[in-house]
Amino acid sequence: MIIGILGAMREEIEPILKLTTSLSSMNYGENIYYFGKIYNQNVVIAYSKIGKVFSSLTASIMIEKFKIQKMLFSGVAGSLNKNLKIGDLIRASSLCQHDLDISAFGHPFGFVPEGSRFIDSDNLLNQIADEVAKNLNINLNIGIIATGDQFVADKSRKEWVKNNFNADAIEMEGGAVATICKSLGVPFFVLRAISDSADEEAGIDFDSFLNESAKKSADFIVSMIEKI
Ligand code: 4EH
Repeated sequence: MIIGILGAMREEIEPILKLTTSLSSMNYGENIYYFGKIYNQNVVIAYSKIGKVFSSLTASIMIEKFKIQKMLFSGVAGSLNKNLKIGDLIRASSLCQHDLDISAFGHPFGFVPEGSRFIDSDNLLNQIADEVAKNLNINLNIGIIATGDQFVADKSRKEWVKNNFNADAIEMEGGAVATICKSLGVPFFVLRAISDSADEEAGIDFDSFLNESAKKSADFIVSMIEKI
């Protein structure tokens, strides 16, 4: 079994790399892929850089070139749900692209023909996450994660995404990685720890809480690897 672990920013994978043994790396497609072992499992780790295009590229390379068989995404997100506070963990039940818009042709936001508005994450990986949360006494929230190529720091955009997609958290990569993994038949899991509330304070909150929240997500992912 080869497990792929993906983040968008270096800060999101750094805590995982620190726990990886027999570490090596390779440059490919203007990115760095790390190889090693966690709990005796083979892992391929990368941070894609920010956004849907880079995360799609990195996910595709992990699957097609490095032959990963499961994909775990770890990172931070903005909260769209007043019950989700900074530092809280959320796993995606499903993901969507909030900035995908061909509504001029009568299609709903987030939909293109032959695609689907929402993509469900893998049941077995979700089950493992729920067990890990239970065993470690961690509160793991479950919800819809909306993805788009925007850092949302605006109340009106936040409310729009929340209302149109019934989404609980917002970020810039998960829906893209979900699309790639579904198309290529690789089970995937997306975990995020809240870093901000996607409102006017988001920029400041993000800078203050990125490292702390990224580590919470990363540590949880590492605990999951023991159980896969
Ligand atoms: O990878 C991007 C990072 C912000 S952009 C998406 N990540 C963090 C999740 C996220 C997010 N996405 C959209 C956390 N809060 C979000 C929000 N809206 N409110 C970035 C950050 N720092 C430097 C450069 N770019």
